[in-house]
Amino acid sequence: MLRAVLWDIDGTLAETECDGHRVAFNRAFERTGVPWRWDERYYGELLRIAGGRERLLHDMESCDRAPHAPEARVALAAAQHALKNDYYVRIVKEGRLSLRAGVLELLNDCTRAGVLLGIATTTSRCNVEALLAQELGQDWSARFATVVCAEDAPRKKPDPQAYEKALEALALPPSEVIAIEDSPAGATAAQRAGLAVVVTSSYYFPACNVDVLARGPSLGTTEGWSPPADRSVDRIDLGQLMRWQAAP
Ligand code: XBP
Ligand code: MG
Repeated sequence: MLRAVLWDIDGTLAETECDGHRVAFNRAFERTGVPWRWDERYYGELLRIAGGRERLLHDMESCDRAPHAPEARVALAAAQHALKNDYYVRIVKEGRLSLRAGVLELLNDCTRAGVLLGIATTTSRCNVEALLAQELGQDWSARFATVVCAEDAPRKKPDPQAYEKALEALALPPSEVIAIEDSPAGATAAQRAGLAVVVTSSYYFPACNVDVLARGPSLGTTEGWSPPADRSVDRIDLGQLMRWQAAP
């Protein structure tokens, strides 16, 4: 029985990292005179570290131009992260990021069928609110039974905390819920919470080596999925999620 679908945001609902968070970080660096920038390739490496503030702190460990005192680094990371989120929200409001193919259709399938929707992300709440208001309208939150963000679950994926909190809010056993993720850390977090996971590869996570319920390139196509999806339709729909879940 499938009673709820929990969604990751970054990389899954939308390709937010390269043209969103990365660009916003660079704008914050530029604006405040921080003497480095993150190019597309290097940011991909940094994504091993979940959490924007944690990512910046990690990068400073190997950066000669970063302040030496630990307290100064912590303060710099906090200030840059807050400014980055402001720029990120602006980028979202300019309409520069959009839902990935097949996402809106699958959300609508769930709503129509009475399957609950939830968010389990380690990104900041302001980023989630901006993106979903932009893409789903101002009343977006009415569509979600739970929205767990970094502020609710400070332990970043692959820690299962975000998924555990979401499950607690849904008051459902994990066997009745599917998570949709893009990254190995995200898939691992969901699995540690006992959930079956469907992985849609993203720009920065083209392959996920975690053993999951199903994996494929995009919810907007039935090609390239393992296990194979029903190719008589052109996207991953709720029926397909249910068939994968019911498969032995
Ligand atoms: C998302 C993250 C976030 C974003 C940036 O991971 O790791 O840190 O990159 O957002 P996931 P913040 O997709 O697994 O939830 O700067 O707000 O952390
Ligand atoms: Mg993700």
